[in-house]
Amino acid sequence: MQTVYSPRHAGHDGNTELQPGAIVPAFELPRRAEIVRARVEAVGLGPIREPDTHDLTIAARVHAPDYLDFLAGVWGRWQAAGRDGTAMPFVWPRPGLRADVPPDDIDGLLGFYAMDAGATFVAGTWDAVKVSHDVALTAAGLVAGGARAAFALCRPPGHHAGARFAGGYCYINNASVAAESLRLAGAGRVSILDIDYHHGNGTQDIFYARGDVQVVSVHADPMVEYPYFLGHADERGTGAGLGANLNLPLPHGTDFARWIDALAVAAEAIRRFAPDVLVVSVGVDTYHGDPISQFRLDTPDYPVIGARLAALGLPTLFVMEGGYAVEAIGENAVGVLTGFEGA
Ligand code: FKS
Ligand code: ZN
Repeated sequence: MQTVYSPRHAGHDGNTELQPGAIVPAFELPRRAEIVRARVEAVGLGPIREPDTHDLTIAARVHAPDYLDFLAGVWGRWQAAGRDGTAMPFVWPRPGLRADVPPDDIDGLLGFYAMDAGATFVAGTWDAVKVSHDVALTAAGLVAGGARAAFALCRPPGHHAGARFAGGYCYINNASVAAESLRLAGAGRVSILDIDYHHGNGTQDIFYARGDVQVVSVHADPMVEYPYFLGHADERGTGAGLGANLNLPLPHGTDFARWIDALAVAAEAIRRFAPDVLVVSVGVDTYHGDPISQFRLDTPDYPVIGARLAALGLPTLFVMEGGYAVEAIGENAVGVLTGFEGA
């Protein structure tokens, strides 16, 4: 399969991150994408191509246009305030406060458009975010054009970004933009399967009331894991989307036997939905060696996952999300893809 990749992700670098008790270098760093790209080459997965440039028309169908304007302008406003370093919010409009009026001040705006302190900005962030979106749309175009599968090597990731907020290293929801583009290209129904360790709250937020895009997620139970406030099993969608959202939360310590059982449930729900195309949010932070996660998957498990996904028999777009065991991220992420191709 083809991989879509841009070296421009690397401008999103040097960010700091708020961790319990300390501000540390961000876990989501450029080397992640470089190691995945190197592994794609090493195993000969297929050609690697650069993305085409896309405008934000499709992004503006899944995100609020004022939110996209904020993303594009935040670094300029940060600089205009005489700041450098890493831009990060520290106050949020939780329920009970006014979440309908974007403040004028940069610090208010940062919180207004964020769910947490985890989507930080440096000088190169917007360019990387925009090009990550281009990567997703270009790879979706390959699938829309008849490819059995394509790999969008997105960085930064996207699945925590909702219709009007950033968070958890995510800005534009690449998988959601890709799914919307596939709908516009003629797919009547699209399923998004999210296998990142963390619940894809942004993807769920975007499609929660829609019946044409199914969202299925296998993830760590939000009772004990980030993002804490979405991802429970009783969230089934609303209105036209009722029944088109499925969450399969799993406990800390989940091993592959238990995880693959949940994937079988997810796969059955996708078969019932009978989509024309599948978008997979691929995170490999389910790996036992991941520094911020608590599942126990191992490197040989990832090709098995890929084979199970291939058995769905659908045109499939893989979109890169998380994974922080940097030395293993290439083998694990590309393992899903080789498993898919080998099946
Ligand atoms: C602090 C825990 C919170 C934020 C974790 C973000 C995970 C991001 C991700 C993505 F795919 F988006 F990259 N840290 N102790 O892996 O879901
Ligand atoms: Zn994750």
